[in-house]
Formats: sequence, structure tokens, C-alpha cells
Amino acid sequence: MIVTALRDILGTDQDVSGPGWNSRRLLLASDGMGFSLTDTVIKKGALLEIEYTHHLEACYCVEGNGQIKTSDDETWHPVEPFTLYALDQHDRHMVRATDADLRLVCVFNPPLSGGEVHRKDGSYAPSS
Ligand code: 9YT
Repeated sequence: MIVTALRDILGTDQDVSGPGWNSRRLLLASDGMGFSLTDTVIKKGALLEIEYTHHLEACYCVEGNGQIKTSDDETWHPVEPFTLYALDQHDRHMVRATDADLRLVCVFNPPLSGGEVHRKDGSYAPSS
């Protein structure tokens, strides 16, 4: 069994940041679960455009608020506590935190290895 706490990860190499976001990586490929799980914060006012070409991602909002849309769609969907979005088509998408930091619990399949940050095209490198 694995038992871990957010406080044990803060400030370690499992606490990864990029422009406007911070991802605390609670479960990684090396944990052998077949998925990774992160506690992600999108900073208030940040707008990210990303496309996980090599991963499927589901995000469950637990705090804050924001909006999401696919890049080729006009409709923004609200994201607020207890809303889930799943990028089941590797959808290129835009996510933004509007009135507060947006806190998401995110699952990736295949799992993240640990240090991934978005590449120029908005993707993470394929898992090794
Ligand atoms: C919403 C989103 O995907 N933000 C980037 C961080 C990612 N969720 C991660 O690495 O945990």
C-alpha cells in the first residue's frame, strides 16, 4: 500500500511548475498503478492552451473556479468544485482560472514519469 501526503511532496522534485500552474505529483509511473495522479493549481488569471497528444487526462475540480473549452469550439464550460472534465480525444483545449486559483485532481493515462512540463506544442513527452 502507498500512503502519501501533499505536505511530503511540496518543494520536492514531485512539485513541478510551469507558467500559471503548479502540479504536485502524488502518484507517478514508478508507483506501478498504471495512472498518475496530481493535485494541480491553475493560478487565478492564467490561461493555458494544451494538447496531451500522448496522454489521456481527466481533471476533477475540488476548489476555485474557471472555464474550459476545446480549441476549435466557441463554448466555454464552467469548471467549479465537483465538476469533472476528461480529454478523451486528446483534445487541444484552453483552460483558465477566472475568479480564484483553480484546483484540480488530475489523472493521466499513461502515467507521468515525474518532471513533465508542457512542450512548445502544449504536449507532454511520451512516457518512457
Ligand atoms: C489543467 C492542466 O492540465 N494543467 C497542467 C498540469 C497538469 N494537470 C499536470 O501536470 O498535473
